[in-house]
Amino acid sequence: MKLKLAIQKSGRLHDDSLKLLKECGIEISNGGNKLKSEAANFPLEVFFLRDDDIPQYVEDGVADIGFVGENVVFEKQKQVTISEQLGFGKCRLSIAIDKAAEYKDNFLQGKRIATSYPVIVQDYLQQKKIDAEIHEISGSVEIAPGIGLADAICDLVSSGSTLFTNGLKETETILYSQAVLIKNKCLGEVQKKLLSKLLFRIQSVKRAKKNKYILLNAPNDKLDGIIKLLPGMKSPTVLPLADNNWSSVHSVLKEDDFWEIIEQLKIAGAEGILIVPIEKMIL
Ligand code: PRT
Ligand code: ZN
Repeated sequence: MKLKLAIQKSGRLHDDSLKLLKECGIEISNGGNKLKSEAANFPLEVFFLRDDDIPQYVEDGVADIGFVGENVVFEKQKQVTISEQLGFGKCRLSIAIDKAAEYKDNFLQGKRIATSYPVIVQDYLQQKKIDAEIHEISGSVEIAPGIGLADAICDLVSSGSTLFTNGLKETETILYSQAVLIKNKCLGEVQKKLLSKLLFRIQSVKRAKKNKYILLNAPNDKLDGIIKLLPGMKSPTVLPLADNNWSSVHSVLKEDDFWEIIEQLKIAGAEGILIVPIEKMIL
């Protein structure tokens, strides 16, 4: 029995989906024109599909799980469960208008909004009690205001350069999105076990990316002060150096904290600081 995973066939999420599997120790031969492929070293079968179709396939149980943008999950409204955020494919769904237009609180009232996300936008308008017309278009949403089709758009943004080159400005963000793992609501026992094995690996990879391994040299008389600055997984490892007056200290730091802590470590007397990426991290 194999776990059936649906990923995007080609597009923005394809490479990162395969990369994550690889980091989890699962090798898949690239999709190419194939519809499906099997992992050599994990009971996993991978289906390559359009991202828009993934929630439906997972709801129907054709695939047990899928990697897909949260934006697509919310738009498609299928009966699936989001079980893990995957940390790639990050973007936001935003309203944008002509950069010369003045944006006020009730700007959207009575206006035409072009979008590929009519369900999410309708929901947003309802919440805000705004009465506006939604024009659903499937691609190149950003050209709609320029050709007189709409007064505003609602589209995915990552760097913002598409909006900029089309003379638009972002006014509000409706949703922050990233790739997520979705699962079928009625997985069998075997499938559940395989999924928890896969999730264990994904979580170890994600945790490792958020942390760095740090090695440094410390004069023994300053060790206490330096150790106080280092959280570590339990407590830092301290090893003697060949020079009796010095020790080597090893620990794990959160990526978000480490610049701050490194400065304090230097002030406290640490030298020869090395920061090394961690591949997997199991608690
Ligand atoms: O063929 P298929 O239907 O599978 O692919 P697709 O063309 O529908 O999707 P694709 O590959 O473009 O995007 C897949 C998923 O990637 C989306 O559903 C999002 O979850 C995620 N993602 C992340 C993005 C972006 N960033 C993104 N920037 N999807 C689209 N964009 C587009 C956006 O629509 C706009 O046209 O990129 C442009 C804006 O980018 P910036 O960098 O100029 O702001
Ligand atoms: Zn799509």
